[in-house]
Amino acid sequence: MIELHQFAPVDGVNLSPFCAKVETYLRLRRIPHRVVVDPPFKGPKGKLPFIVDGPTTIDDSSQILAHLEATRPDPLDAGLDAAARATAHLVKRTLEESLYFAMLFDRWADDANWPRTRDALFAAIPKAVRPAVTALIRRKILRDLKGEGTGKMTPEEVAGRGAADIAAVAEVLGERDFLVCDRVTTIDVVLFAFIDNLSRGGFAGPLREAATASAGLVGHHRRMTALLAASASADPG
Ligand SMILES: N[C@@H](CCC(=O)N[C@@H](CS)C(=O)NCC(=O)O)C(=O)O
Repeated sequence: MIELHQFAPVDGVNLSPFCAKVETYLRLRRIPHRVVVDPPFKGPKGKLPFIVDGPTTIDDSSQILAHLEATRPDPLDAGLDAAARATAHLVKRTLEESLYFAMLFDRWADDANWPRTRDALFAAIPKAVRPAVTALIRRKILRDLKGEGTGKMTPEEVAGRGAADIAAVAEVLGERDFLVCDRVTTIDVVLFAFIDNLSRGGFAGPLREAATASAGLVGHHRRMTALLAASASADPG
């Protein structure tokens, strides 16, 4: 059975979009797995998620999905043409390499959101020492954000860029049920992971507003939620 190493859920939501992406894929495809809650430093590159599939350990959510697509029958992306694959690639980059940093900024740099981030992600650390311990982790994340560039922007600039990413993805989706063809593919799993995080993650602000104001994205989230429920209740035989 596959082991998925990731963060513990918070109020039923997987607050890491990368972990949520892998967990959603496994649940949707009904691939037997068990979750192992671990801190990021346990991962091969100091990040979560990673999986252990028999003798193989794989990190990076995209590498993990590529491995599962290659090793399990009926891959979701089978038969996609080059244009669909290119669109999926661009949407994924927008979500994972741009919107992700706006979400990180929202949760770790915004003083109003920081207590929720701290208490949600680090509930296992005793309350008396939690502020001191988590202050060090926060400092590292804020340094990373500065190095990446987002951490040097104003909150308004970051929110504007994040909302623009969300609007662009909503435009690509348009009125279709799924992003690049008439059935669910891996890019729908990625989109679901981000929209689920934004809409149910408990962080108020412009990013959540942008994600929940788009009828197309809300409909996509609803369809994916229904598919996951159907997968969960499907007869294992
Ligand atoms: N490209 C990686 C990104 C993974 C990633 O950034 N994970 C974050 C959690 S959302 C993490 O573990 N951060 C810990 C750190 O940077 O110290 C993937 O797709 O899995």
